[in-house]
Amino acid sequence: MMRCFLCLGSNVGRREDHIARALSLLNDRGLKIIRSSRLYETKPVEVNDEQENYLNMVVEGSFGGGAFDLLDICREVERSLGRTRPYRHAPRTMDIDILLIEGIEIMDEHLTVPHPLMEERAFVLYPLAEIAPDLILPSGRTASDVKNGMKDDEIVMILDR
Ligand code: A4P
Ligand code: MG
Repeated sequence: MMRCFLCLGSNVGRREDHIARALSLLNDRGLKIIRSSRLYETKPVEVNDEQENYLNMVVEGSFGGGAFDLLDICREVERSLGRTRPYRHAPRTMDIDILLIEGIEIMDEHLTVPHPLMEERAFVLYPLAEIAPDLILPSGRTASDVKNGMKDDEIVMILDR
């Protein structure tokens, strides 16, 4: 089984429902969820148009297949939730990014792991540091260390469960 971290994001429609549904569909396809963060409402970053805020969540999972199988199930779940791709960084019902897979590095046209932008994104680091503060990131620093050096103005609020 491989240990992995995923970031889920939704900024269209019933965002909380989309995240809950995605977790259940990932589980149906063999991803065992070990830990999940709270939901973070975040301002859209790196987008060129006006968009609704995102809900983001990071989960730690355990998966029996390979890295490309994991990418396939993430794409399937995005499709099941009605994800369309009219243009890059368009608003989406569901986006699932693979952040890290323990012991694995991949640089392929379709998959780059660790995710190259993860350490620059508060919408990733805040929820990641919540569930895995001591996790060592590609820079060699821990998740909580990188998070603590970040501005929090992307984070609008944290939804308590
Ligand atoms: N791909 C390569 N590596 C990976 C990986 N590690 N995980 C490929 C997942 N996919 C990976 O993704 C494009 C292609 O990336 C996929 O076909 C896959 O083979 P996409 O989801 O179709 O396109 P996208 O999401 O529009 O673009 P991109 O570049 O993946 O953007 P990101 O990095 O997903 O960022 N602001 C807030 N607050 N919260 C967000 O969640 N998300 C984005 C999108 C921008 N701003 C945001 C958020
Ligand atoms: Mg994506």
